[in-house]
Amino acid sequence: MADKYTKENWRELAEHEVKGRDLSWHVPEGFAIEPLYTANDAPIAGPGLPGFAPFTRGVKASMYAGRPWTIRQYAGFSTAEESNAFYRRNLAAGQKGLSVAFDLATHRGYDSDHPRVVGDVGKAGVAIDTVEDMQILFDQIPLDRMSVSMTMNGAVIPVMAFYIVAAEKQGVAQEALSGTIQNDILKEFMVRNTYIYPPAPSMRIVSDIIAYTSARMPKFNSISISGYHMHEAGATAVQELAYTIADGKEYVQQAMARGLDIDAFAGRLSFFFGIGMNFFMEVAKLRAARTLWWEVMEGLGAKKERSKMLRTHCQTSGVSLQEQDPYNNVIRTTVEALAAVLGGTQSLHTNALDEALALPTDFSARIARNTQLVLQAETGITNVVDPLGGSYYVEALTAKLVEEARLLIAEVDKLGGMTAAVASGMPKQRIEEAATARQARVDRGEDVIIGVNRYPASEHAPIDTLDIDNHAVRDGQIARIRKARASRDEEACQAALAALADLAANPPEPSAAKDPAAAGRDDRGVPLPPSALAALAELKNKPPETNLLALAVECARQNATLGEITAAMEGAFGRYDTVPTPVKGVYGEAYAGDPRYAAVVEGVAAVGNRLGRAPRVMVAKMGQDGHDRGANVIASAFADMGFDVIPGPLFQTPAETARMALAENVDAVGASSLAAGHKTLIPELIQHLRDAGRADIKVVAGGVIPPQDYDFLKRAGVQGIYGPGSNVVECAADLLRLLGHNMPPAGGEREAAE
Ligand code: MLC
Ligand code: 5AD
Repeated sequence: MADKYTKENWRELAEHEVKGRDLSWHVPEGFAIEPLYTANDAPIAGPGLPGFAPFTRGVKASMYAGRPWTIRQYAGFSTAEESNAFYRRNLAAGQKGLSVAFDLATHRGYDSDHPRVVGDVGKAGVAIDTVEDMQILFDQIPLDRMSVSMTMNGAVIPVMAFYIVAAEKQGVAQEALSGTIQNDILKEFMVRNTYIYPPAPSMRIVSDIIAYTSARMPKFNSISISGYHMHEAGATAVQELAYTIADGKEYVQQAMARGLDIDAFAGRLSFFFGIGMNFFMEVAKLRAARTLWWEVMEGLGAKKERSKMLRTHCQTSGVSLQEQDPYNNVIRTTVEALAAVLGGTQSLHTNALDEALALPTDFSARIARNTQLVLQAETGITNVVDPLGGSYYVEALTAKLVEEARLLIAEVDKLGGMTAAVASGMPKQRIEEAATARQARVDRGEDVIIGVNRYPASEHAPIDTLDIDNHAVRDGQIARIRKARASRDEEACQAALAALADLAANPPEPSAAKDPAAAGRDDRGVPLPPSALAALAELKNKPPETNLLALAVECARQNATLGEITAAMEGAFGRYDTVPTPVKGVYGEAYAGDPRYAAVVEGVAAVGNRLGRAPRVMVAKMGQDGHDRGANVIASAFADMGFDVIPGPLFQTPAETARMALAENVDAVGASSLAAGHKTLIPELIQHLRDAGRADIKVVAGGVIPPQDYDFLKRAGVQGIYGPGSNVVECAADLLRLLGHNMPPAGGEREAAE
């Protein structure tokens, strides 16, 4: 009897039902998922219990039954006053923790009066130049009771210093501050691009912050090791998992190399993952991440259980959200949020439905927040710990992800760790390949997106989006910078900045190798007496002022600006630049044999024949917007189609883009904008081209551009606008038309986004 119920018999029955069709599902992670899992597929050992190693089922025994996850919405825009008011409205309406989004000028260490950031001030986040800005940001928010996350990596030293000093001014000592600083620079070099300094000094900064907070801010999480941005850049779940854990491993090893005791800081390392639409994959990803981190920290010699616990924040995926039929985004975010909490996240941000258009309005922020409130209050899911534990599928998938990620981590180890791997460009390239392959699947309709490549809505209901008067914010910020400079003791401020510059230029000797306390022995290897060990431990708890953050706090007390503190270190460290290197062949390969793609390739060749060379397109990124997934995907795909693609460097001014476009003699510039600088930067670019007598160079724009801005941009001379969800082959077809080629419309062609 029992024999009848075998998986083999089931398979036979299922195959009969579907007439032999293969039901296995080949996921981008590179393996096949079966249509059924049974007890035999799940790992024999089982996942253990929540609160116990390896924490697969959660870091707390009681999990949400004891305390629900923190509803922590990432936000910030315009001025400190406006963002503060927004925070207070959100907290009154049920949000539990704060999470600050800074503008890109702040991220990149420029004061708001810097000429490079004209289009960026107050746009993608809040503008912070001085301690006074930071005080206003947290006005009437008690920093001894509210946990605050700050997403800052490049300008992490001045921002932490401002936060500490703003709290002081509120009467709150730094010891009492609870929160998280992102401080994860490795993924900036890989995908997020808001670095300032080159990798080596940047890693020194990360370690300084870990050292400072572990000694003086015991409730503050020193880092938020982030896979989210890899996810957003197109990484598969395995890549996100492996590179994030490998990043964590690297930070731990660097801190240990400085002589820090692993158990003294590891309990305050935290993580951050993106949660996409492959529901069970995302649940399994979080469970696998905890398992892997436990394994890695055991391997590095951590003793305390807390040191081996992966605590994480999650954010639902921005790239999964669409401009078309935007109310569908509420559904997507709900499903993703459910995956995050069934995966056992500690803290969560749910994206707003207008994600693909602009920053959230009060209305869209309310729906996003309420998504979490409804999950917590109305569904009962908080009452049972890890309810998916023991699901054959989830357990098998968790084990599979652990196994696959281990292989990638080993590959990184072989390269010498994540700093070396990042320098080699390997992880970035792998992620870009995955992103380009995904774009091709969406463009070909293989990956379905409702309202975009399947069942597009026949009616378009416009939604109100947030618009920020960038010029007004900038004027206000400039006035406050002037005030700060006028009111300070200039000599004391310059002395504090000089001390910081001096420390940046003269790093303290690495102490690990000869740290006697670490080994409990003196230079000759003789064991130290307990009194000497105690004195050394005491010294370690009070690091001498060889810490960049400690000296920056002094600069902040003297009213130095963010730009000044950044510049003080830049003298020694320099500023880091990279040139994008688009992947080759991935997009074209996915389209092999596709007639529409072939028609575009022919069109490119025809224009090439006419011009006597391949049509030349520059893909431009202007302002401080480092979101380059879209630009990279477009550059890769267009190159595969036969265009001569000039990938512009990140962070150009419009004048620099224009100069490069002229020097390269391009036929078109495609400006990719995801950080709301488009209304300032793109018209300026067009003006520069016109002034140079080259109005014939076509300018098109892509990225996060609200339809309300289309007319404005078209009047300024933009000839094509492509929002998220645009089909890349059709974008190319459009460009061929602009270049004078008679490109027939596609069969069933989607209307271009304009
Ligand atoms: C929790 N606690 C419990 C409990 N659950 N105690 C008893 N029983 C239970 N069941 C305790 C915890 O131990 C902790 O105390 C306290 O309650 C708070 O819980 P937590 O789980 O630590 O939550 P939280 O404070 O919210 O911290 C979560 C975190 C942290 C560890 C993940 O790092 C964090 O908040 N990260 C947020 C990062 C973020 O928002 N990033 C935005 C990125 S946006 P104790 O004493 O143990 O601490 C971005 C976009 C972009 O990057 O690119 O711009
Ligand atoms: N306010 C709210 N959400 C933001 N995001 C980025 N900047 C802000 C901001 N200022 C969110 C978006 C984006 C992700 C990186 O974070 O969802 O996709």
